[in-house]
Amino acid sequence: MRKVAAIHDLSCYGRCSLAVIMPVLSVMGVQCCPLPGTVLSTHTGGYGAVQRTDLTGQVEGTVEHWDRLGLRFDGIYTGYMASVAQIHQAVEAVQRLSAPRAQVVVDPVLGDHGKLYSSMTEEMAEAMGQLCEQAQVITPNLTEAAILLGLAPDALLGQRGKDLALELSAQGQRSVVVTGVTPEEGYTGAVWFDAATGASGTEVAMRAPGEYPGTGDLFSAVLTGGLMMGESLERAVGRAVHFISRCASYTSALGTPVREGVLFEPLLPLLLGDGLAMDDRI
Ligand code: PXL
Repeated sequence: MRKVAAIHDLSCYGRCSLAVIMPVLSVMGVQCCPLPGTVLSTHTGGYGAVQRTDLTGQVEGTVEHWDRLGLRFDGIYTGYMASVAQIHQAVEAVQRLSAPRAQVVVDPVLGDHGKLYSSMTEEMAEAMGQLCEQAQVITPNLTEAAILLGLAPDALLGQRGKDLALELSAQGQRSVVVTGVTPEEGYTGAVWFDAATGASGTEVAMRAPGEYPGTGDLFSAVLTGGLMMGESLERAVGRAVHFISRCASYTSALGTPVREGVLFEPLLPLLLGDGLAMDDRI
């Protein structure tokens, strides 16, 4: 059985980070071993003052213990980080815990909608760039792509994204999936570059109204699950784009509060095997 170490936060309400990553990987048949760097009462996108506990020491101790046990992971998946120290620990985790030919998926969680998240600093953005150097696959949104390229966070908003994935690939050395692009009116999707084959492309699906938090985490989790199950990057990106689109349209039809994220739970069976049939994907 494939196993993934997921270094992210645990936001206990609002459907993002480990609270969505763990069920997604489980339903895809992948063992998810969580390494929470912070526990928060909610995510930081709309619930006011958040109760949070920084677990930086816990991450360091866990990496140390897992290494001593000889645990090695087929995938290391990193997301939201609370500090520069935690980003350095994620680099350490990649170096100490990767199995041979492990896939390292770095979601450089820094911001969205043209702005850095409130808890992110310039130093963290720089350190995140260093973490991306360890990755086989990175999954920035347009805001994060701009930051990684040294541009203003809102510089790429509204772009179709073509060529961006290649630009972020470190001269073709790593695969890139840029999320949240709008190649055509009424659609949303991702542009991708596959470092293993040199291929690139765009995957789109219908855009549902609403900018739900946590969809980037859900996307990267589905992508990681697909890669762990041996799918090509193209197939895994397609699966993730169409799953998020289905979750968003289902949620917007039900009209639940946007800050609660997408109601992915009833749709998890779509991720079983080839459950997301081509006919369902449009
Ligand atoms: O979904 C990204 C994310 C992850 N973790 C925390 C967040 C956010 C986005 O707001 O607040 C704590």
